[in-house]
Amino acid sequence: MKENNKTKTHQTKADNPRVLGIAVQRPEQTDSETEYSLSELKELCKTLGADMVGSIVQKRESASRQTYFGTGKMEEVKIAAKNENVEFIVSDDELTALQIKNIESATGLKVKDRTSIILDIFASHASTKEGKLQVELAMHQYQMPRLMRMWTHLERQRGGIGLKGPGETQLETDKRILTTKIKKLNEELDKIAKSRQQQGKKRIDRFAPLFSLVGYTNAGKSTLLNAISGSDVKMYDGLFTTLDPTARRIELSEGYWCIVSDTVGFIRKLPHSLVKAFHATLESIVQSEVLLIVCDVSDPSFKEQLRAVDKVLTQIKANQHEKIYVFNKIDKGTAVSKELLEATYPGCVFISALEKTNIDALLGKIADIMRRNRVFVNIKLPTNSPLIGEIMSLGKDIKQTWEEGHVEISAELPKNYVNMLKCS
Ligand SMILES: Nc1nc2c(ncn2[C@@H]2O[C@H](COP(=O)(O)OP(=O)(O)OP(=O)(O)O)[C@@H](O)[C@H]2O)c(=O)[nH]1
Ligand SMILES: [Mg+2]
Repeated sequence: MKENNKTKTHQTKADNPRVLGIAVQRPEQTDSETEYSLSELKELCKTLGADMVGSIVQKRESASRQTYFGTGKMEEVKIAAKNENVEFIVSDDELTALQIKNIESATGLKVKDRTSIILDIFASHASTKEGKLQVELAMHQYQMPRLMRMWTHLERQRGGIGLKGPGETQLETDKRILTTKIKKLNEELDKIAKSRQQQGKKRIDRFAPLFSLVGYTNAGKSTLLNAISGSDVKMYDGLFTTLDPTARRIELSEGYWCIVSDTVGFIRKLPHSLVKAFHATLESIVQSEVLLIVCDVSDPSFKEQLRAVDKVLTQIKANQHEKIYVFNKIDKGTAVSKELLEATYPGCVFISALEKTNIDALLGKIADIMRRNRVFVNIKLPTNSPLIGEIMSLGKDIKQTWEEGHVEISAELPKNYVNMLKCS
């Protein structure tokens, strides 16, 4: 059995459940990619309070549809699990109901997969009503195709010709119950999203400059938001600490300000059901003017993490947004040279959110973008125009001359707001 790299560095509490990781290594995967993925699975388990005490890898063309590993290798898993006294097996890939059932009967142990671990973490971290409903929805969607597993013990008691066995009938009942629950959750979430849209209907909210912190889980997004806003967003050395988006108004130099929003962290193999369920929460990313891609550049696997982030951004159709690459944790060094990073990611910034190093450079870049996306206008409005209040909130360097019945205002304003004014 192969001990996972980081095993020794983690505290193992005697009463934590012990688990054994299993992973199929496909031909296109390198040894180090597999190792990295397993060390991440170990972190995921740790976040849930379980100790992944070891792992077994099988190199195969693809996972067995029946048993994930081949049957011979499953025997090895069974022996290792017994020797290591583990309570359950955890697979690095999402498993089908059939695979779970077969591994459970081959080993006599409970089986979980990466997706269900991520769902459990989300469930324990969700704090707002919307977050909780989103997780519940994702869990039901995950359960749906896996219902069959629970009723296979009734499978053999088939009914007569044309009649359904008790297993099938029960399965249909459960599917109906779950479908109804999913529908209700979707409706509730729609309602919350709609009322949020209505609250945010004030036009100035639409035109306020929004920057979203986006990145792999544990990259340091919340630490960075704290560093630039002096606020107290929860940060923690674990995965998926932030589920509910927090936004802060940030004052920049020269009188500029913007909204910076913290977002849920991404991860490789982020369950599709979660991305779907969290769609409303991820909307703030789509609506952003610019994405601040926060990346732990001290981590040797940072490129893979950036790829995973890009994949989710593509899924939510936000990959064409303007981006600033924010390479964080430079107090721990950089995995490749800064020169190379600068050449590959032009305009990137190197910071340490924890030590507040180079934060001014980042804020300077944000201010540059703001400056670029603003225009100077002169506008004459009736004194009772509702636009005056909007211009006062969104504008900079405002000068106003009040005269009988009208006011002349000159100000620097967001380009998209000015375009809207021209059209209206
Ligand atoms: N050494 C070092 N550690 C950092 C830095 N920034 C953040 N961290 C640490 O990294 C861990 C994760 O930080 P968070 O800010 O919670 O990360 P996050 O990206 O918000 O994570 P999720 O919300 O889980 O997606 C914490 O233990 C931080 O103290 C940094 O610049 N240097
Ligand atoms: Mg966070």
